[in-house]
Amino acid sequence: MRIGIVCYPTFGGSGVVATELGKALALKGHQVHFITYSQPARLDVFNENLFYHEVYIPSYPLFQYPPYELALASKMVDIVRFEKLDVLHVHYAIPHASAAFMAKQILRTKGINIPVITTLHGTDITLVGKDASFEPVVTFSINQSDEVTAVSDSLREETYDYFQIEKDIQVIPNFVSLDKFKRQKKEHFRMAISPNNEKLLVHTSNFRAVKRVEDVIQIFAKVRQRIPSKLLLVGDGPDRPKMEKLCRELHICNDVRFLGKLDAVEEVLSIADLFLMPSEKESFGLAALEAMSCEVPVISTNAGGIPELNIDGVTGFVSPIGAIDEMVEKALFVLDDANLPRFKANALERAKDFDIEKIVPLYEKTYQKAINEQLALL
Ligand code: GMT
Repeated sequence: MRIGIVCYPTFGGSGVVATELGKALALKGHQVHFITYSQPARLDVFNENLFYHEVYIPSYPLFQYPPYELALASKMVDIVRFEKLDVLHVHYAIPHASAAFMAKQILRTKGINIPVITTLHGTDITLVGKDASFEPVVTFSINQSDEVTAVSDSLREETYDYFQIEKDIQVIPNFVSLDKFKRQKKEHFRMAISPNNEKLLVHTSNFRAVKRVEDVIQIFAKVRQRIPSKLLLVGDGPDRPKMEKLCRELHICNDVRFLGKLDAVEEVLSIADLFLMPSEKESFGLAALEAMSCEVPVISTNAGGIPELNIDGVTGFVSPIGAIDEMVEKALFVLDDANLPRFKANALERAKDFDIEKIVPLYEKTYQKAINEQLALL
C-alpha cells in the first residue's frame, strides 16, 4: 500500500506512535509518506520506503495566525495526487482530521477517492477537543472519517460520551518494539547512579500539569524516608522549574536527577526498579508500556486507559488520582526484594500483549477495509 501519515512531529506520544507505525509499515514493504511541518523526532532512519514531505506555511503580514490547516490540506492533495497514495492516516483529531476532510473533498473534484483513517490519541478528545472552540469541527471530522480508531476502550467511551459520534470506533492500542525496549546490561550506569544499590524509581513525561509530576516527587520523598532510593526524571516541559524548586524545598536534590529529553530512554529503563505514572488523564500510557517492556513494574493512577495496561496487583498497582500515601505503600510493597522479581516478570509478560508485531497488522487490516469500501462505491 501507499500510505500517507499526518502527525505532530514532536516528542509527544501520538507522534511517537505515528512514526514507529510508519517505520514498521515501511519495513513490511509499504511505501510510507510522512506529511508534517518538521521531521518527526523518531524518523531518524533511512529506509527506501520512507518519505518525508514538509508542510511550508508562507508568512504574510495579514496572517496573525498562520493558516497551518490550509497549508496541510493543500500538501495532502499534492502528495496524494503525485505519489498516488491509497490511504491517508491522520493522528490526532485537531487539526489533522479536518484538514484531511478538506483534502478529501478537493481530491474528489479531481476524480480521486482517498479513504481517511483518523486515530484519536487522548488530549485531542479529553482536553482540547471538548473545548467549545473546537467541538463542532472535531465531531464533524470524526464522523466524516472513513475509519476511526482510539488507543483504548476508555478513550473510545469518552469520545462517545462527549461527542455526537455516529461512526464505529475501533480500539487499536499503543504498541512497543520488544527488541528496542528490552532490559540491557547497564551495570556501570546503575553503579554510577545508585552506588549503594539504592532502589531506582523512574518517571518520563512532558512535564505538563496533566502528568502530576509533583505527585511523583512527593511519592519519591516518602519512599526515600523508608528505603534508600533514587529518582530519575526523563523529559522536559513547563512544570520542570516548579519541580526543581520542590526538590530543593524537600531537601532531596542529591537523590533526584533531571535527565532532560533523552533519545535512549530504554537505557534508563534498563536500570530502573519502578516506574511512576500518577497522571490525571492518560488515554493509554505509552511511557508505562515502554517501561514494562524493560521489565519495570508500574505504580500508576486509574486514569483513562491506564488500568487496561497496568494490571492491579500483577504488573504493579493502580490507585485513585492524588492518592499519594496509597501509592507510597504500594511502591514499597513492589520494591520489597521478596516481591520485585515477580512484578518485573509480570510487567514484561503484559508488555508482550502489545508487541508491535501484533498491533501493526490491525492497522493494515483497517487500511485495507477502508480501501475496499472506497472501491466498492465506484
Ligand atoms: O501524553 C501526552 O501528553 C502526549 C499525548 C499526545 O497527544 O501525543 O499522548 C497521548 O497519546 C499517547 C499515544 O497514543 C498515549 O499513550 C498517551 O496516554 C496520551 N496522553 C494523554 O492522554 C494525556
